[in-house]
Amino acid sequence: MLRCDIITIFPAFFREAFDHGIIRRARKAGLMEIKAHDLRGWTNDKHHMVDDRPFGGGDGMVLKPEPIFTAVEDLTGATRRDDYNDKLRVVLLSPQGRVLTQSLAEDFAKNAEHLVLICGRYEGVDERVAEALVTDEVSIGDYVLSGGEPAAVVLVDAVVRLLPGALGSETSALNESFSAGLLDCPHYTRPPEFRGMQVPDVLVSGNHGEIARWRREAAIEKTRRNRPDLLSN
Ligand code: 9D3
Repeated sequence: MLRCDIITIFPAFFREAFDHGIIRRARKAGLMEIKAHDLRGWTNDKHHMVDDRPFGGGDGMVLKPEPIFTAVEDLTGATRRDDYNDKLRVVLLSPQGRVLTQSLAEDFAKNAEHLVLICGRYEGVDERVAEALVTDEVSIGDYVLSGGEPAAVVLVDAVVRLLPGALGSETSALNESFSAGLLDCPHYTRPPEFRGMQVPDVLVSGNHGEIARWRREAAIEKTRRNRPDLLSN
């Protein structure tokens, strides 16, 4: 069982996010438990302040360290990174992180029993969180989001489907196609002609050797067109 605690100022963002498809099934099967926690619940002051102005000046606000440290202490029982056991990962979703890859998702699925995801907001998070609490600072790619919440959903989705038993046995083999370094080939279903567009003859030929060859060629062509970087590596 993988336990996943999300620390956020927008817990409602996640209300339906984990209630569909494979994630929902994995939760119902007891493979994973996901909870989104309101960071404001770990504040003491009347106004539940989670942010403050940056030292050194500049625009925007920074998430304060105190509520986040208290949250991680409550959720993990540990006060700092040195006290974590090796099944605990505390992840900060941030534009400054290393980019999420399939192999990092595999590492979490295989080696973690408890994930704590900290969602940044505003201009950022007080750096002492990264220094003392965070095991992995992770971005989901080179584009600007408004906060870490969508990135947390992406990370959970990528990890859940790798948990043993989350996918049917038929689909789990498909999973390996991405790690193989090529994009998937195009797929077609009925009808064989739609608005004048034909399904390639070879796919309805019944010749499985020819079909396999076509799919390999079509995957290479798709990769050359959309992700040439995957072919040069
Ligand atoms: C002005 C500099 N910006 C940093 C690159 C400011 C800034 C932009 C976006 C500060 C915070 C954010 C909020 N984004 C995230 O918290 C975030 C994120 C992202 O923006 N892109 C990809 N992955 C992630 S994970 C968390």
